[in-house]
Amino acid sequence: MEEKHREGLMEEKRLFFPPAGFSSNAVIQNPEIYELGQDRTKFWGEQGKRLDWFKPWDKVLEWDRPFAKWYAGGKINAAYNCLDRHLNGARRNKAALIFEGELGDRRVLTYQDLHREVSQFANVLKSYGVEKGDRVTIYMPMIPETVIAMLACARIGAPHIVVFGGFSYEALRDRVLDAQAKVIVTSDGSYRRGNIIPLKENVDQALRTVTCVEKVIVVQRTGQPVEMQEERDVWYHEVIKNVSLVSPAEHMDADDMLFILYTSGTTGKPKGIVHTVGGYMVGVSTTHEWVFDLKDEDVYWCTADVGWITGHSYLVYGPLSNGATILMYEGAPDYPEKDRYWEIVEKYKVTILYTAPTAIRTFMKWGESYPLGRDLSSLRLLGSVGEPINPDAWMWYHKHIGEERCPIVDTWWQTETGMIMMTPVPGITPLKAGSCTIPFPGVHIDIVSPLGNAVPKGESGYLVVRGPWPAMLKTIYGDDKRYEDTYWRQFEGVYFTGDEAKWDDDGYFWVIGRVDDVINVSGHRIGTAEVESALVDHPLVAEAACVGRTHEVKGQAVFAFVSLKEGILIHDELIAELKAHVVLKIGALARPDDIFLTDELPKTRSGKIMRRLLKDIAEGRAMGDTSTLADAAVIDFLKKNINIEK
Ligand code: 6R9
Repeated sequence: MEEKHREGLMEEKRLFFPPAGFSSNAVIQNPEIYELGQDRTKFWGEQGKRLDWFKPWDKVLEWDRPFAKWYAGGKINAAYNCLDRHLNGARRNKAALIFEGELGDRRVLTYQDLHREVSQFANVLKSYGVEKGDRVTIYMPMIPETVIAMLACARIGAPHIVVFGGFSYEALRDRVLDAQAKVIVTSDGSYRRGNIIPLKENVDQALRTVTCVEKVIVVQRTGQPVEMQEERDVWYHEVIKNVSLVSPAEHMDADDMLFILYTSGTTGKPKGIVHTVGGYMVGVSTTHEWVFDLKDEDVYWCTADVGWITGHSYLVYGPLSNGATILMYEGAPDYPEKDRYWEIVEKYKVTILYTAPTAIRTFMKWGESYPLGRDLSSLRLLGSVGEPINPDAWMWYHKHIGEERCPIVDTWWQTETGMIMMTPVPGITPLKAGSCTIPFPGVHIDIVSPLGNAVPKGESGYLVVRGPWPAMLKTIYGDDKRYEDTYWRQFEGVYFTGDEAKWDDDGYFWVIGRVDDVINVSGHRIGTAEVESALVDHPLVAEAACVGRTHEVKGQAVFAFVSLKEGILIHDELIAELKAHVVLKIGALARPDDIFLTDELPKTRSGKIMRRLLKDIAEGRAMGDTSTLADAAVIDFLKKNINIEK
């Protein structure tokens, strides 16, 4: 196992108890729920009742390892649970979605409004022949129509594939092809720090060689001119006119697909993670209410983009199923000024804020004057997700944003888990700065040795989940075998997370990070193999190897070693050109911070690149075992020539 760069973490012994008044008003006040969670099926059977079912389930869980059917026999619809069931009482006129645009424009949709728009758009999709089971790609900015499109798909049973708007057209094309999408919903462009990202143009490029897509529906957001292809492309605002407001919600099997979301793994091909309706909805609804201590009057803001799982589970499905008021912000945290987040908190009196450690570290760097200049007294609970939060950042968040009044819920989970798996339940679980504390009730997590044996408290090992949980992925789209091999075969009979973690003497978990070939850049998962194949796609590159290197703000940054083809002359712009090539192939999020040119990469005698050694070099630390190297001179060269500034 790798050297632990977070050694010393567990020295963090301070416990933070919920502030006076918090626990006595909390949704969950009784620690007994942890015991109730021991009986998995009973516990989740109880929680299943929080949703509206067209037909009750016959069995809470059918477990044919590693394939689970949660709420088998039940019939349900996710959009119905997010909308229709809130329309009978006082909630129908409650704000469901408050939208703040980057330019300061604002829209508020009540539950009734959202229901109407979703129903209409569902009918638009149907009119283009989208039927239950057909896939729809959503490539959009953070605007209300994105949520409307997702829920419209859910309403008619068409699985959506949201592709983050920062992905390049090539990454978009790969996902459209893998899912064989029939329709794409996009917008003309997307605002980012006052610039416009040409989403529609990217779609056009992506579709040049694609035949499965029959319709492209374009939302007008920025108003810049775009090319509309006759027959294929239509404007959202035109096709939605005069469409019927009545759209019955499809009665879905609990086990039917709700969406596919692509994420990076150890190979170059992103995995289409499949989530199903019933279990996913119960999982995100329960965790959202308990972890965020949700009350009817809260203004809940999750800053994640809908292109990531956090946006799916805790911007859309969890909160809307609970009838919450969600805030959705389109733009960057430093536009027009570095206090934009705090301006928004002040303006809308946000009570719950859920964001990522990389954002918190950025705010730390900018300094506390920005939050100090705004009234943050409405906040009562803070959340963190995406990567380990270092105790310093945790303390800063606690002090300067939470004003020492707000509990922090550090939530560990994954695209694959669908729902939060480790977290404090804020009214009952004491906090430690930098620890995601303990598993959520009804979730069974362990740390095991390389041989799969449970490790005692105080030690580290591989993080695994024992047995099924409701929001677990069903499979990898079109590849059951890869699902089984990736997650359930590494350690027999348990789900392997890809993470390494420690427990302390109190049984608190401290996640160290990924142990596979995944780099976590600003909370976004990037596969080393994806970046490597983008680099070798460049005509001058012979070979490439990428590793993650610790980065003060981003958590990790991509560090690439590249060897060029024979006889290539190195010129000044080459590094910039290679970086631009990665942006073209994947998107700006995968751009390597550093590219180092070398004649040779360190390899074993059997020809495998020794990434472990490259990582040691990138991190500037003592090198591990080099005895299996084919040519030791390579390492001497790299050590001598690489000058790393942190
Ligand atoms: C929700 C999400 C999953 C990976 C996961 C782990 C890291 C997420 C974390 C955390 C420590 C936390 N991770 N939350 N590490 N503490 N609170 O981020 O999903 O994009 O699939 O990433 O992120 O390494 O394995 P996803």
